[in-house]
Amino acid sequence: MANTRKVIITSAVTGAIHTPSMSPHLPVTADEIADAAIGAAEAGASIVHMHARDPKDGRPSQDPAHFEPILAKLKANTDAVINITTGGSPHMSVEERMRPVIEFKPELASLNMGSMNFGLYPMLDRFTEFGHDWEREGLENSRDLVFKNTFADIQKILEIGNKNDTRFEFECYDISHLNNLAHFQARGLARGPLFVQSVFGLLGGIGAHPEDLMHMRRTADRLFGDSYQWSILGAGKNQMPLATIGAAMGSHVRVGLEDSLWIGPGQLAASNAEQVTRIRTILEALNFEVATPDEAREMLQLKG
Ligand code: KMH
Ligand code: ZN
Repeated sequence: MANTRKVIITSAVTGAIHTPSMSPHLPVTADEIADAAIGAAEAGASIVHMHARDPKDGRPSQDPAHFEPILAKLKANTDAVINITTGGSPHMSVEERMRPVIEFKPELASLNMGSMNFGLYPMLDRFTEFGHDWEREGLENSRDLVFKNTFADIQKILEIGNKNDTRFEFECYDISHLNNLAHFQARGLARGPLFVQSVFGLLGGIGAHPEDLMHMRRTADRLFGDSYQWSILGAGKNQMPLATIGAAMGSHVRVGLEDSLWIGPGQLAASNAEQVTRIRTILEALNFEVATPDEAREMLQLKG
């Protein structure tokens, strides 16, 4: 019998970790970021996870003025669910990171479920092989970051979301983050079908072995039963393999240049749409259907 499970594809369009010097395909200006998200949506992404950048230098920005033209273009050209980051960049304060969600009250926003070491050594070392000099590019202090998300920070963001009916993509980089989420669910602050985005393969978080994925899955099942929707994000080279394993086990998937600049070994992805098309081809070969934005809204009970 045909398997007709609907899988939500999220495309994380530009993020805050990769720099324009790493790939000519990383969108930087408002037009480039919006066009990349629209292309991803046309290729099958029902959710677009959005960061903004300062067009002057391509640095990540949580200034609502930098989000405004991106969101306006998206709303005029796609009905994809817009998911605004509250992660911003690990260099920013939580107050700075919350600004666009306070301003735009989106249907969906990301929420990072714990503090962690954010070790970018492997990624930056990889680019050193291509001749990058991080000191010269002002990125030397990005190798060894702490991404601070205290319980008070998380509560603050949840309260803003709850006031505005914004639901969350709960970014869980390790098993402890699932426990933290269960804590906020028990307090009535994390609501609705929980959209659990489990993140694999970042140094400082859980690994990217299939056993890591199984452990996340088993723990989430035990903690949340049928009150959650599971999605998978593999960083870097883990992107497609982990999304494929996860989808086969019942997850939704996230791709995009925020999470990986690559489409194959040593081959930069030309666009977000290229990665969406790749995972869509895999999903359809497995007899899954790709969820439309409205189907995603229904599964996650978004305000629309
Ligand atoms: N960059 C990620 C691995 C956020 O924007 O809140 C997760 C992320 C964080 O998307
Ligand atoms: Zn993000």
